[in-house]
Amino acid sequence: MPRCPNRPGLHPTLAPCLLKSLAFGTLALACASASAQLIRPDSATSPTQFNSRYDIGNAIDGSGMPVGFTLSDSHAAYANVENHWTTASGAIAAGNAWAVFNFNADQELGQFHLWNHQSSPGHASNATYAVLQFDLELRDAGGAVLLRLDDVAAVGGVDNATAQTFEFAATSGVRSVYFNIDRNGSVSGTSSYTGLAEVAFGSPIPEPGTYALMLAGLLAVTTAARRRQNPR
Ligand SMILES: [Ca+2]
Ligand SMILES: [Ca+2]
Repeated sequence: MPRCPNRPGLHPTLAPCLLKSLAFGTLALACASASAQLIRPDSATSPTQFNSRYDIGNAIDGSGMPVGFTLSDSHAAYANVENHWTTASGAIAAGNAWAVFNFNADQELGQFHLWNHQSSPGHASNATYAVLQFDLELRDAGGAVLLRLDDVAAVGGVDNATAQTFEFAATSGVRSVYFNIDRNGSVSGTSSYTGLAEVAFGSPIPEPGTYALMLAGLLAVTTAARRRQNPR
């Protein structure tokens, strides 16, 4: 990409340069929306775990995921390594199959990404563990509830599972997210173990109208610059 002149208003090659910037800007915008940055919790707690090897930290530390992972990457198999959070048996029925994900700073969130337990192959490759229904509660720094989603349906038993994404209303000032598992893939929906492979969050996706507005703004700038370049 050519360098833009330092004083664009006076430079004869301004308009082409701005048009190129516009094209690159639009391209960058498209790329950004295609591979949105994942927002990962800084810490997490849960009242339940199968044992210390399968604690909630395994669901937020990128374990089982490639470095710089994206939503299309699948979580590694549950092959006897500590890369998942697994609850104690009967945690759902006991009402403690929940976790809280914390952020060190306020976040604006609009998406929740969930990697369910790998269903095959490998150790503990049991689709009954997978989360099939959950609740999500976004809270501010003082613990006040900003948004709550109840009884959200998820998919379980997917081989080489990639992320499932759940969108919600844009919410800013989020410092923690409470996640509760209602139901897993067991016959009763609540028996045995459950848990998560990995989670991440995402920024709200701009409405199509927002893109149109940004484009209109850029075009207005270009038109104004052209007028300055070619005065009557
Ligand atoms: Ca993991
Ligand atoms: Ca519920």
